[in-house]
Amino acid sequence: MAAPRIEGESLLARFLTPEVYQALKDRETYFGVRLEHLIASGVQNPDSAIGVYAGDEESYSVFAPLLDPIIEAYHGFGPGDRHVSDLDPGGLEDQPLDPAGRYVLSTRVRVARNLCCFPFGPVIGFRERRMAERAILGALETLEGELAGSYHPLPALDPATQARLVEEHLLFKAGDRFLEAGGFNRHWPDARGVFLNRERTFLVWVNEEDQLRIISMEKGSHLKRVFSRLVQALAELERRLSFARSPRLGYLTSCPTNLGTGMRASVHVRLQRLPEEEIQAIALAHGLQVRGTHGEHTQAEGGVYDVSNKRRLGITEVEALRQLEAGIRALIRAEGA
Ligand code: ADP
Ligand code: CIR
Repeated sequence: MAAPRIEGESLLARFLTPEVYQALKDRETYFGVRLEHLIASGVQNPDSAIGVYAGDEESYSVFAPLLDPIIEAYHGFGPGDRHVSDLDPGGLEDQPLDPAGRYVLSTRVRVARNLCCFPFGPVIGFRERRMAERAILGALETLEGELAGSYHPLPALDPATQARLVEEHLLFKAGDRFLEAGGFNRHWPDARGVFLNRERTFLVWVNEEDQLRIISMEKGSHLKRVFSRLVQALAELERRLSFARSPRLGYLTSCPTNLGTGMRASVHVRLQRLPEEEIQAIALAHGLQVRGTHGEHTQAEGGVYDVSNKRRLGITEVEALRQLEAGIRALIRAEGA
């Protein structure tokens, strides 16, 4: 492969130096992942923030000269660091963040997971993807009580139902151009789908950016309750599934931004007075990231922002949630001042 021209200001453009390119250009993982798979999305989308996706677990060691600096730049997690997890909700406040419900509309905590020993989205084959779906469904079908629900395969959902579920924040959007360029959307919509419990407070996205996006969400701002439901679901699922994980990097995900905890905890918060630059500045000071009302790469509508932890690696789940609590309190104070 000839050295690609990488436009833009992505972390890929910053760290794929001629030396790194030379060192990695002929490498290949056990599942056949090559440098061209990793960088396809960033090459085709010059406006990428990151620009790379890992094709399997081994990508993180085979392509470490490119991925380690990207991981360090995004998470502040260096080569000598080791990820630590803390899934104990006991350390969180047992009350809503915004008790009067004036600002926070809803709370969502999701983790990204992939199955151990399967290739990730960029290179997974048609049959392997179906095998992954079957294994995941086998585990989901055993869930009981509040977590019990039903699976809706994407091919069986008519376009109007899909659009309604996306609008209600319950389903991923089709056609993401970053994922498209990364090879994730091959054979779409085969073997993709969503599992929903009756209350729509627990859901699992299957075979989108990662093989699983395990999600707990509800109206209001009771972060501890939302997180506790997620932790309970994770414990149940981990008894039946084995997830891709490394001792240093924690849970392994296709996008390096999701490594470690794999967790993005977010609230939808309505901030109609604060200028957007001030929202961004307060979020940044608290280690938070701001997205639009319909998620990544969307705009805020009616002053409703999606505010979440930016770091997911080198921080425990509980620390990330505390960071979110502190940042949201600061935003609410500034909005009300
Ligand atoms: P991800 O969270 O999987 O990284 P997105 O940014 O695309 O990806 O968000 C996925 C969906 O979750 C979008 O519909 C987004 O609006 C929704 N969402 C995120 N946070 C919340 C929240 N606190 N309440 C309701 N929906 C949310
Ligand atoms: C990009 O590089 O901009 C896309 N591949 C999306 C990166 C994911 N962003 C994130 O914060 N999770």
